Amino acid sequence: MAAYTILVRRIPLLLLFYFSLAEDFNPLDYLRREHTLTKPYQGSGLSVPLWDFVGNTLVTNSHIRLTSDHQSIKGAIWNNVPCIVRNWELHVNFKVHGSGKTLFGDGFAIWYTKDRMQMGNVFGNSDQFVGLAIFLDTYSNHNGPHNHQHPYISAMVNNGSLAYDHDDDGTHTQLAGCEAQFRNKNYDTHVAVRYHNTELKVSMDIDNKNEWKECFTVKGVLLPVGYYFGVSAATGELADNHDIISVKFYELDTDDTNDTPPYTGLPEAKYMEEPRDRVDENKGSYLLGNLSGIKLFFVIILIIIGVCVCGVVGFVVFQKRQENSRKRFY
Ligand SMILES: *[C@@H]1O[C@H](CO)[C@@H](O)[C@H](O)[C@H]1NC(C)=O
Ligand SMILES: [Ca+2]
Repeated sequence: MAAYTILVRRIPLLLLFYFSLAEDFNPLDYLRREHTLTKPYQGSGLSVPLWDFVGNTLVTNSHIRLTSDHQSIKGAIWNNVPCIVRNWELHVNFKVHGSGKTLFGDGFAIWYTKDRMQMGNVFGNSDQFVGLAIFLDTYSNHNGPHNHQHPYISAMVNNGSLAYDHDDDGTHTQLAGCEAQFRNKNYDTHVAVRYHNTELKVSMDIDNKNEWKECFTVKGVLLPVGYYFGVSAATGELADNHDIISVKFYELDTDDTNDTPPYTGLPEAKYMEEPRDRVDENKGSYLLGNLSGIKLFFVIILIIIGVCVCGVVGFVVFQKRQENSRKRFY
C-alpha cells in the first residue's frame, strides 16, 4: 500500500468537466494513473503503458477498438497493475456503433477479476471468471419476450462456480440490471462503476446531459483487493464496433480508517436477485406496462363499467337508507 502511495503521484481532479459529471463528487477523490487509460494512449513506442491487449483489439489515436463491425471477433484490454484500493469508482467512456439498424451485437463487459487476458465466450472473456463483471449487452439472445429491452446493463459476481448463460442474457446470474439505450449515439456515452463499502452502484451518462443517472445499486458485494480491471467485447453472427475512449479510476476518499485488513476472500454477493421466470414477470407487470392498445381499451371500459355499477349500487343503497330513516321519523 505504502509503496504505491509513494510511487504514484496523486493527481487531484482539476478538470471542471468532472465537477458536473461526478454525482458524488468529492474533491478528495483521486485519479489514480496506474489504472487509468486516456489519450494519447501510446507512450514512446507502440505499446500502451500499464495496459495489455488481446484478440482483435486495435489502438488508434482517438479510441481503442475492441471489435470492429465484423462477425465473430473478440478483443480486450487489461490493466496490468492489480488494484489495492478498497473504495473506488471507474468511469468508462465508450462508443458502441455500427451499420446494423435492428440487428447488432453482442456488447461489451467491464471486469474486475482475479485473472486477466483470458479469452473466452463471455463478451470475449473467459466464463467462470472470479470477480465482478458489468455487462453492456446490446443483443437479446433470448427468443421470446423479455421483461426488459436491450441494450441492457447488468452486474454479475462470480467465485468461479457460476456460468454466464448467453441464451438467458445472464438473467439468472445477475445481481441487478437496467435498460440503457447507449448505442449509435453521436455524442459521448459513459458508464460509472462505483464500489464503496461493499455497495456496488452502476450509473450511466448516455443522454448527452453530462450527468450521471443511476442504473442500479446493490449492497453486500464483497470484492477482494488485488484483482485486475479489464474491458472486453465480442461479436458473433451480429457485429458492432465496440470502442473504448477512456478508462478513469478514482480512489474514493472515505472515512474508514485502514486499520482493518482489506477483504481477501472470494468474491461474494449477499443479495442476488432471485432467479426469475420471465413469463411470471410479464404477468406481474401485466397491468402496468405490457398492455396493447386493444387490451388497454377493454381494461378502461371495464373500469368505467365498474365505476358506474358502484355508483348505481351506492345510489340505490343511499336511497333505501333515506327511505328507512324517513320511515323511522314517521
Ligand atoms: C461460490 O458461489 C456459489 C454460488 O453463488 C455458492 O453456492 C458457493 O458456496 C460459493 N463457493 C465458495 C467457496 O464460496
Ligand atoms: Ca445478449
